[in-house]
Amino acid sequence: MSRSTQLLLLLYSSLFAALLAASYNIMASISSSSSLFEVLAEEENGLINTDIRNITLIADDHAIIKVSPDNLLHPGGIEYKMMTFNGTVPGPLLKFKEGESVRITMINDGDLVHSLNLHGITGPSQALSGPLNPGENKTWILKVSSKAPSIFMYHCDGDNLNGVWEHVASGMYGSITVGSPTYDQKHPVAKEFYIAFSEVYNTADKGLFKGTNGTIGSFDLGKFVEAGPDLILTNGMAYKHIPWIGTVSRIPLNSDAEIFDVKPGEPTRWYIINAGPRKSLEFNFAAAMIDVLYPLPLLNQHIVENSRYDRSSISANSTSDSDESSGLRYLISIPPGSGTIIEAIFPEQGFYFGNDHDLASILYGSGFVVSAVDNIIS
Ligand SMILES: [Cu+2]
Repeated sequence: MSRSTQLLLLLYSSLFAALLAASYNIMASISSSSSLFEVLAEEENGLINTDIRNITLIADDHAIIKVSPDNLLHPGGIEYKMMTFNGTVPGPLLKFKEGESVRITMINDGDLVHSLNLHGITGPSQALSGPLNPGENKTWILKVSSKAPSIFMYHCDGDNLNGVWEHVASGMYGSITVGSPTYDQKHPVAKEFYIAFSEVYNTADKGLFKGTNGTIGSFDLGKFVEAGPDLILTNGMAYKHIPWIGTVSRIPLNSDAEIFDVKPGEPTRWYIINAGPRKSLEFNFAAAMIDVLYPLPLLNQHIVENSRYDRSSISANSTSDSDESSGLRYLISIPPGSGTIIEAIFPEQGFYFGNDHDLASILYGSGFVVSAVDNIIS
């Protein structure tokens, strides 16, 4: 190799190394600024106890929970062995406010290894508790730095991902929401609703119209791998919010169904997560449009600059995809492990259905009924 070729190679390799270093720096800055939370060490920030809100999550793996009512599709109803945060499915709603500090304590009160994975936070030492053996606990502090409404999922990671599928499908998940007083002041809504979708893969379930004959099952790895759930839960139970389907030929699904009451014309906000762990949620309200607040490519512009339904000012900021920048649409895809915040106005009296447009999901128990009535008797 000639001397000049060697020099040229050296130059190229130095240039490549410099470019690589620059790209790492860019990635590092994106990574550090993309977290919606800043992590604080208590002693470094002079925080006193009263400045910090305490959140305790207790993991357990003994709950037997009714996941389907007794109906034609699931005779006798279905109970299932679940894993829980604080004894409920979904786990407690973690409502964070912009600027506040929270001390999170995770306690493992179960017989298995459990853990906590907080979406929206970067850095494994802060976003992940790491595996906690039965009886162990861990505490750490976060400061919420998000400036815009947002929603994330949190969940158990099993033993550092080993078994994460089973722990999520068995109920160890919940929602993190970040509220923005600035946005709320500008865009008040009449009502807010929280919905969590998730799947159940049940060893004891023999299928539609057969059920479990009273056997309490647990996680079925084969059904999970095949992405063939037995049920899709909405806030911890299939058909929880669907009393019936059909008008001419009616199929009763849940005589104790909880439906959501709204008034025609009033703005409502919906915080939705899809815990999965396998299926995407193609969410829509039959007969109403949805306004997506989170996530949006032009999130901050959209939220700060534009009133909810005044689209006239958007054109100045629009990309070539005007639908994308306005946020108003009929259906939004919510992949497993993610969440969305939407607003909707139900224009006239009647029943509306919040559902997954993968239509098999109705048979699995997914979805919820919204009743719009002028004079709600409560
Ligand atoms: Cu777990």
